[in-house]
Amino acid sequence: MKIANIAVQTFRYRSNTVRDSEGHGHPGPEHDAAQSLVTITTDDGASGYCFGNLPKGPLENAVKPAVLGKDPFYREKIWHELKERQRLNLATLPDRILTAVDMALWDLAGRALGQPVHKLLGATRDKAPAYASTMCGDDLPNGLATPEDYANFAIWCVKERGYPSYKLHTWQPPYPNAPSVKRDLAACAAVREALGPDVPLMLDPFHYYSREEALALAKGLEKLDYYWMEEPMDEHSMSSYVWLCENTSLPICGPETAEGKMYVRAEWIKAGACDLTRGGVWDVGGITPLMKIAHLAEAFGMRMEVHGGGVGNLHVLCAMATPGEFYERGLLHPFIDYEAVPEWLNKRDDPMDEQGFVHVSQAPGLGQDINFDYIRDNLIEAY
Ligand code: LLH
Ligand code: MG
Repeated sequence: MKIANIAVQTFRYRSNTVRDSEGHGHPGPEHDAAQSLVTITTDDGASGYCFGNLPKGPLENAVKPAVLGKDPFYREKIWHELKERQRLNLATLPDRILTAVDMALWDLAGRALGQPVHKLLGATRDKAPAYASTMCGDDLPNGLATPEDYANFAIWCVKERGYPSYKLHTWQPPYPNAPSVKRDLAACAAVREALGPDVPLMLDPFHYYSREEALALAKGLEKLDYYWMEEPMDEHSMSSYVWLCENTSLPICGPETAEGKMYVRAEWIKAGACDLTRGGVWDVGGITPLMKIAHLAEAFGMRMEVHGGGVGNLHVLCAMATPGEFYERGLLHPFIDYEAVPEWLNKRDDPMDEQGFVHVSQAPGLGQDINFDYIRDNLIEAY
């Protein structure tokens, strides 16, 4: 079996999320948005899919030379070859392109072998507990504008929808009065007060606080018995995270957005810059490197908390040896119906039951139920 083609279809869909000037998502008026589907096909008719962006330039110049004519089961070799092409080319060949290719290859392997990806990886479970992960704070009345809004939404998420756990993304610029350690702690205290002592709670605040501000947050969260805090400072300063870990008993989770795949996670663990390691398929270049990080964490007796939702992360979560890790479900907001099925799928990828468990698909590959008719009818571009 040899890879015969890799193609991209970009299609239109209706979105009700808008991005602020810093790139954070919030509810907004419905508008047209674009999404892409990457398809890898083989000479004997097998195929694998991944929703993700893969522009024409890097597809022709870097990806096709690395994959065409190759055995699609040589994922590790293909991933390394692409990784090596990133040197001096990170701007045009970012990790997210490696992710799209790697996930499409895992999907292809699963479909060809008739097994879901988590079982190819070595499954440990078929469901994972979720946490409700909010959008960043805003100024929308009854949205996420006040500490009470976070508390009210937490009550709905945990007591009505059944989420076992809740994570606040608090206010960031360009919102007025953001960032503010005091307001972040007020929101965290309001949520703790609303949910009582037993629900695990997490905070993901402004990502560029100073050391003193991050420590003040950590000391406040120690008192509120928070489960972890992530990314309160620029992750390029690993020394700041070592300093923070040395000065607080609050578990610090990271790195999330720092470039460097498994290599950087290894350095953080060795340096004592985190208590829980972190990464998601879209941060580190795919399922292949994220499993390396899961095994690295396991070998150090450390938990890995997976960043972000989606099928790739869910399959990894269901193939990790250390139980108890959460699926990040979101980003959620009181004005957005997260349960709505995306137009390009026939059903959601991350169905959550009333006990707050997200179930991984048992269908072959990544198990996405793709609405190919919708994609064809709303096609913008294909190459
Ligand atoms: O800053 C944001 O918009 C969120 O923090 C986002 O990156 C989210 O994916 C996250 O950090 N989750 O943990
Ligand atoms: Mg985060």
